[in-house]
Amino acid sequence: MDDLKGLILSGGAGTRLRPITHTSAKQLVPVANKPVLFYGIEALVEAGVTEIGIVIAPETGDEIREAAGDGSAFGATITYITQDRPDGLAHAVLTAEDFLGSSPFVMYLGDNLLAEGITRLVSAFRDSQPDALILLTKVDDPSSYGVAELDGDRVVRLVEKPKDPPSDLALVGVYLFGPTIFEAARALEPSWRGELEITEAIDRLIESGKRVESQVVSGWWKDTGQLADMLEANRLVLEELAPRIDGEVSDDCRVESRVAVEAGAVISGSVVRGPAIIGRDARITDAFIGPYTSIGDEVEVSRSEIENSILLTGARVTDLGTRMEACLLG
Ligand code: TTP
Repeated sequence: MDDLKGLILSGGAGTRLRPITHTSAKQLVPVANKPVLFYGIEALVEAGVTEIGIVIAPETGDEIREAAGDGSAFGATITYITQDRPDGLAHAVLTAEDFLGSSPFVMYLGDNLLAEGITRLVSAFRDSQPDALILLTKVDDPSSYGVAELDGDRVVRLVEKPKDPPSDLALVGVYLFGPTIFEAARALEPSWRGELEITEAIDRLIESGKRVESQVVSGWWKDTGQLADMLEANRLVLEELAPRIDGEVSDDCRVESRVAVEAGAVISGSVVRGPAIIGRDARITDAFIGPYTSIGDEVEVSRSEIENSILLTGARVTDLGTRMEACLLG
């Protein structure tokens, strides 16, 4: 088998995270102070996939290029592919056809987070060499997802947001494809929402007798496209944070449970109750930082109470009258 390439989709309109995404790509919003996109790059590299293409949109592409660079920081080689309009996941695949060539590839949605990584999935694909391998997770409300109907672990049908779901297994944002996906994607017409849908391309593979297999994820999976999911992803990652104090914490502070304080951060007169992370050169003065909070680099918080929130690089919060809760602050 040709060596696997990686394709991370980081274009899109990102309408659901506005207003923060008017200025910044949603794939760069940090979870535990690391951009969501980086978790995807790291998962690919960990699975041995180091030749990576990133699909970007004209509006936010430069920021993504600047953040991820040429990939050397991750042990990868990154090629950027501009998709002029967010015309769907299958359209993004077609846009990347020159980069992908005849290689099989992992497609990873740039705003998705997967606790267990993708190593097991990639080795299953290498072993059985199907036309597509999709990843599934059990959900409580299958009618709001793309859902798979299975025969063993073979997929017989995919249905988008079914009224009468054939199973409770929803599609997760990681897919493996062989080169037959291009032909299937080229044959598509835009859906009701005007996009070339990857689920329809996979259905075409099945209809033309190709082999589409599936695996069920064992750990958690999060699509961080909306605020509540972003905060939940932040909580899940902070749960596993390694506590350490590289910054300065003065004697008049209480730092409890899982807390990471980065170099250059200065905390005084405050209580920090983890899980929480305090970024580089942040200033926390006479404040309360509660559980599940990620304070970005160079953030200033004084005389305020914050919990279950994400504060982006350079944010300032002073003399807040009430406790700030469940916020994403730029
Ligand atoms: P989605 O969340 O499905 O779409 P979106 O980014 O347009 O978001 P919204 O619904 O909030 O407007 O996209 C999943 C990932 O795929 C995300 O990282 C963006 C990326 N994407 C592309 O790269 N190209 C596309 O044409 C689309 C639709 C998404």
